[in-house]
Amino acid sequence: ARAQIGVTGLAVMGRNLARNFAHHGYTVAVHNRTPARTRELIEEFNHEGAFVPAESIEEFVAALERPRRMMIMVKAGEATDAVIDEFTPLLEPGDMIIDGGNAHFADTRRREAALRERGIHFVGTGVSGGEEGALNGPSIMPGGSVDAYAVLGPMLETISAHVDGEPCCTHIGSDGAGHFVKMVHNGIEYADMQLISEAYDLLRQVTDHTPAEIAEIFRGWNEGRLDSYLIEITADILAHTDPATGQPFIDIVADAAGQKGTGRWTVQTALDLGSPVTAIAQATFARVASSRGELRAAYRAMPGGIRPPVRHDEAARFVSQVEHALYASKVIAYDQGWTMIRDAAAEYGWDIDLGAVARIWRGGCIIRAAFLDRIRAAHAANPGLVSLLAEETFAAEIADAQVPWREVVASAAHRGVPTPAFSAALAYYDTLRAERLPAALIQGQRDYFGAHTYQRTDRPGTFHTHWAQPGRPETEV
Ligand code: 2AM
Repeated sequence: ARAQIGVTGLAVMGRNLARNFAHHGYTVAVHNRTPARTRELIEEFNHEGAFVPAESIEEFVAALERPRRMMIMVKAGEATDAVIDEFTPLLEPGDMIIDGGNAHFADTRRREAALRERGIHFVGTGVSGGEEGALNGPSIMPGGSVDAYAVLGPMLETISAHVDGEPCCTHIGSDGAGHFVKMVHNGIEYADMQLISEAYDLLRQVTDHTPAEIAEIFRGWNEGRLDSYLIEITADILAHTDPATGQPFIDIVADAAGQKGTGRWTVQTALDLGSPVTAIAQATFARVASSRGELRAAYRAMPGGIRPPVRHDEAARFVSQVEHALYASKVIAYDQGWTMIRDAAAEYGWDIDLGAVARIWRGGCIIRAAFLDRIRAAHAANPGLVSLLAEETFAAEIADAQVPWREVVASAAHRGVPTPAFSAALAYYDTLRAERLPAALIQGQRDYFGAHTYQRTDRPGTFHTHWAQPGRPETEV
């Protein structure tokens, strides 16, 4: 037994994480159900570090130092359960299983509870950054016990991305907290991608910029407060020319967005928690709607915008307005994500450091961005922070952005350019800002048809109006 860590499941993510551990001086046992993959890894990468190939699960387990630390990198779902069931009879109390797959946090909670009964630590861990991140430093979100993190934390922090010398890895909270936070990361990623795509569409349709010109606009934005990986790759994509046709790449890509389901999980879970993640939900629905060809065909002939594009001499002003709208909407989308994490922490008893979540997303992951350091700082300065808009500098920026933000959403409506995420973010802002909401009318309607009762603004108690009996006074129930 000489391997400090083992990785089973050597598809590209598992293989790259194993190599990452090896690059940092760890001896890594490697195993895959189909041994050919293990042999391939050894043939190609053995020179990179100390690997212990194992053809069987017995060999793999025997190769691990005790307490054993093994990472499962198989396709999330049934395969994860199958692998756990195979390995647990060979493990002993105190051993640790890291699940680095994209598991649903509810599955992680179930697995953790079952393994805890056998004295085995199960550490559901979000890993973000794709293949490249897995190899060179991902953002890592481990859940599970504090005791397991005491052992695994230093190893995971070593292989994670680093920003300003700090690892993009921290213990998120117990049982499924890591996978939960990874899920919300992906939900925020959906929103950010949709917002950026809406900004592109507005610049294309309202101001008639070419994709190459929009690429330059994004490159400019990437020098400022929007500085992020997603803006950077957006500029690259928009600047790319399709070699086969000579057309802008963006014009030859089919406009039906796919998804692997983490956005959907975020929205489903948000409904259960009562977390109003409207921008994330709109981003998820926008992908779904883009893929509904038969519905798009039915709507296609309907009339659209009622205003002409922005005049050329006003284009620069519109570009600046879109930057404000994008930034403000992005702050709202991230704020919604953090609200959801706070709601889940309360629901599941997770002690989540909300600032640390921002800190470990500054590098390694898809939503890495300069602006996350400001979210980190805002939470560090005020651990009870309820919303980014309760922090002065964010509040000032959004106040400053609100006029252009409204102009952009209005422009989009006038010109018939769809901006579901921009619009949802602005509506969220106005909902939470409002002195009085028409929720009062909803309460009236509910009381009218269902005697669902209501509270009053002027005195405590619960009341019902006898709508069918006009003269009768309301009843306090
Ligand atoms: P394979 O190479 O033997 O197919 C991604 O699919 C990874 O998950 C692969 O390494 C794959 O192994 C592994 N995997 C998928 N289902 C599995 C299962 N039921 N048991 C073990 N490994 C599995």
